[in-house]
Parts: sequence; C-alpha cells; structure tokens
Amino acid sequence: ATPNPWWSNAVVYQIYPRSFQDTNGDGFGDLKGITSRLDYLADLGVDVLWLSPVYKSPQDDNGYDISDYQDIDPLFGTLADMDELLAEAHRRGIKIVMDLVVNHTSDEHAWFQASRDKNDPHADWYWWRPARPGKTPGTPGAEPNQWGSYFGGSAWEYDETRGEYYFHQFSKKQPDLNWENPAVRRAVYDMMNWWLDRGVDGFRMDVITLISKRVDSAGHLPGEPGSEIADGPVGEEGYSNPSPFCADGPRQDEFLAEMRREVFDGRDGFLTVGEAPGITPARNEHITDPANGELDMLFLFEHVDFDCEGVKWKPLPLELPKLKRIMAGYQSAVANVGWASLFTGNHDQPRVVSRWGDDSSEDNRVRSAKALGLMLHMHRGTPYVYQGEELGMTNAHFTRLDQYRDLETLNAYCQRVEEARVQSAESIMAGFAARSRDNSRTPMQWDGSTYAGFTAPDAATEPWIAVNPNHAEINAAAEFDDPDSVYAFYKRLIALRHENATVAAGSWTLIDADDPHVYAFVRELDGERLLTMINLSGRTVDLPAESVALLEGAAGDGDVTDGDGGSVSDAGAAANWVGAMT
Ligand code: TEU
Ligand code: CA
Repeated sequence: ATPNPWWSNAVVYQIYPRSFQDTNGDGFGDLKGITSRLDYLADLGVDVLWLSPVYKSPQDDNGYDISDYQDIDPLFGTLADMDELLAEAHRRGIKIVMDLVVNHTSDEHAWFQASRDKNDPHADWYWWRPARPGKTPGTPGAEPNQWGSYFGGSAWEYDETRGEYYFHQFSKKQPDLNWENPAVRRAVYDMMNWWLDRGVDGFRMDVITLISKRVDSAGHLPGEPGSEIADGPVGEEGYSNPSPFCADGPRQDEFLAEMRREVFDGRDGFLTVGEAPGITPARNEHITDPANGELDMLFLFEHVDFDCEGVKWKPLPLELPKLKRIMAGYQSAVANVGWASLFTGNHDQPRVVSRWGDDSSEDNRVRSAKALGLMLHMHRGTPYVYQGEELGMTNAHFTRLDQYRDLETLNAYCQRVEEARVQSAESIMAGFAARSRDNSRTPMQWDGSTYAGFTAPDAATEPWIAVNPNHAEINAAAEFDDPDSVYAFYKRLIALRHENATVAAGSWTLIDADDPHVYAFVRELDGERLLTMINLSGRTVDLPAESVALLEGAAGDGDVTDGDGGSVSDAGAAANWVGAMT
C-alpha cells in the first residue's frame, strides 16, 4: 500500500485572525500577533495552521467577502507580514494553510465591478439575470426565482447600473462566481498557484461544494422564466432553498479534478480540505479517494446540523446515539479508501464544551472539555483544533442583541422576528446564546488581564467584540504549566496522534451504539486494540455491556494497559483508568 500521506497523523489548528492576537492596539487581531504566538502553537504540538481569510475585504462577512485575493487587508497587516509568518512557521516545522473563498467574491472586487457592464469581458463572471417579465425591476416578485440567502432576504440583488439581478447565496456583498465560465476557473487557479509559489502549504476551501449550480439545457437556473427545472417549495421565511440546486452540483467532480491538475499536480507536502455542506459520507469517499484526484479531505456537517428543530436558532439537547450513528457513518464510508476530517468547533459553530458538555462549573467544564477532546481525537482521521478549544473556552453567554457582531445573527433577528414573524425575540435570543457564530469569535484568552492579553490593557480601542468575562479563570497562562489543565490534556491527545500508530491508522468500530450516556469505540491495528469509553452524561453510570465484556476479556488475558503503560488487573480498574483519562 502507498505510504500514508503526511497529513494522516497531523493535527490542524484553526486560527480566526480577527480574534487571535492584536499587536497594534486597534482591537483586531493581526498577522504579527499570530507570529508572536508561534512558540505557544509549537508547544501545543500542532502541525498545520489554517488561517481564516486575511485578504483585502470590506469585512461584511469578516473577510469571507474578498475584494483582492492577492493582497493582505491592512486590518491584518501586509504581504511582508504574511511572508514573515510563513518563514517563522516553517522554521518551526509548522505549515500554513490559507482560506480559499472562491464560490463568491466581494461586490467590491474589481471583477464584479467590471461585470456590471454587459459589454465588459467580465460580464459573464457572475450569475446575472433579468427581472421576471412584466415585473418592475427591483420590486418584490421581480426576482428571477424565489431563492433565499443563507444570511436572510432574497438571494437576488438588483443592480441599477447593469439593470439586472445578481445571485448571492450569502450576503448581498458576496456575489456568486460563475464557475461555468472557464475564464473564472483560470483566474482562480492562477491565484492559487501564486500563493503556493509564495510558500503557502495548501487551502481550506470555503463552501467549495456549492460552486457547481444545476442549470437546464439552455443554461436557465431552476425556477427562472423558461427553465426546465422547477424551483423548490417556499419556506416559512418566504423564500425557497438554493441548497438542493447548488450543493454537490453536476460539475462538482469535474471542477475539483481540474483544480487538482492545474494547481497541485507536481507539488508535494500540501493539504487541501474542502468545506462541504450537502455532501454525504459516500460522496466524501469518492471526493477524497486519491485515485479520483480531487481533494485530500472534507468538512462534513451532519454532526453539527442534527441537534436543532429544522433551524439552528431552535437548538435541541444532545441525543448521543444520534451523534454516534452519524460519526459511525462518516468513519465506515472511508474505512478502506478516502479520509475523514475531525472537528466539533470552528468560527461558525458554538463552543463544543457549552454545546455538548457542561460549562456551568469549573470542574464540570474541565472534565467535559477533556471528554469531548478525547472523543474527537481518538477517532480515525485528521483532527482540527479551533483556537481556544485547547483551553476549554466557552460560549460568550451574550444576553443583548447589541453584543452580537455576526451578520448571520443580526439578519436572522430582522428576518425571523421582525419581518416573517416566525420566532419570538425571547426564543431567538436563546437560540443566539446557544448557536450564534459569535460564540466562538470572542477574543482568544491568553491571560487574566483586562482584555485577556488579546490586546493591551491600555489599548486605544476596545476589542471588536467583548472578551468573555470568564477569561479570569480560563486562559493560556493559567493552564500552560498545569498538568491537569485542558491545555495539557490536548497536548497529550496531539502527541498520541503523532506517536501511536493505532490512533493514527487503526480501524474504528463503534460498540454499545444505543447507550445514551457512553460513547465507546475500538481502534485496532496489527493486533493492538485501543478501547475508548467516554461518559458524556455528566454523572456516574454503569459501563455498557459490550465495553465491559471487552475489558473483562482483555483483563483476563492480563494484557490491558492503562494510558501510562501500567497494567490493569480488572475491568473496574480499567474503567477507573478511562475515567482518569477523561
Ligand atoms: O460557511 C458556510 C456555511 O456553511 C456556514 O456559513 C453555515 O451555512 C452558517 O454558519 C449557518 O450554519 C463558510 C464560512 O465558514 C462562513 O464563515 C462564511 O460566512 C460562509 O462560508 C460564506 O463565505
Ligand atoms: Ca491589530
């Protein structure tokens, strides 16, 4: 068999630059801040840093609206700062992966501005469509179809200059690029090669599985006048959902294979990970099968979309058997070929210790953060640690709308409470407290000082978003030298991935699937079995049957060892060890 790729026992750390470390006192994190924290990241032991976007941007969606792909936004610094970060990271053996956002650009990108002229060569670089016949452009009902944006309102924006609508799945300042146009694809590949030639080690690809849209034989989008494809049903907010027609579209594999050929073939040591809303585990196997030459791995979303009532603002408590079945589906699909990413947190998700753990007391928070970290890192795949997750950082627990910054949150309030009136203010505020993306965007907690060491205590301006008051107890300085801290536990998990072949490459088998409290699974490689049992109930419970049988069987052979190499004589002792591990 071909040797496992370098990333199959690597750990990636996601940095949200805006909230990581500010070095010039403007209340926003910056590139020099990341460089100043490389020794911390080297100590933690991570192999790769994924940076959320730092390119020129109006910051409408915090940098996921790019106006120049080949320059750094002054908010974060300069290209020279980026070159310094690359050099300093590489000196420490750490790779840098950048965020590639090419499903859409900013409306302030030169390409979009040029395309507003029907006679410009860029005229067909976006999805422009006329108003519906007989309707006054710019008035409700004149849009080409009824698609809604993920960030509220119609997915169509009328442009007076061009006299047509443009399509945007996200905000109206994020027009979708037309990937059907080979000139668009060429420009994207040229930009990607420019960054790789500059020393970048790969890309996390933003909603890359939305780039191929379903069109009929004449190029009509679903639901637009004359289209052979009907639009979907209108939902409670008054719009239809573009996802069935834009996720995992007809030319998805063609575009990804072309990108691989045009950008990555001939290079090595790189990493590509696609953000993949709408991709099933079976399609994950196809796309990550090296024989298909597409992507190394994907982020799937079923495990972070199931615990709500149809909309993320109506959260549900964790039903562990459901999570186990979803994760088992991910793992079994790529058991023989293909690969899995492993994440529970990122800049779009709430903090996992608040979502599925218990942040109501210091002891419960520490234990559940470790339990959730163990659960994730003992799976087969490449783990992604989101900044602050290694400290057990929690949700923001905001109570007022003015504390939020995220346009997804603010637009949802307007649309669901004030316009469509489908959710009460009280209900959606509880939904924001549990699931707003801002929960994971509060400043990184470095120490117990006024702004948590994120920015200087005497900074000219407050941080762009409030620091979590619990930074007094939860911060890197307090945890760094504490062997019982969440930080120390994550260091061990990361070291295990590097040192233990069973953890990195062993098979994965779920046991006790229906147990509502304990998440138990077995890793196996060349005869070594590694049993992980995690009690996520928050109270003492009996170990489930299959786990006990395995422990007693192994203990009887006298070959059960605990995590520190000691021998364990019986199931009870082994269970205690697992308890100790978590
Ligand atoms: O996220 C796309 C995406 O799936 C999320 O926006 C999700 O739809 C949303 O959080 C509701 O759950 C990527 C980026 O990670 C996100 O930060 C950007 O806002 C978005 O694309 C547009 O670029
Ligand atoms: Ca700054």
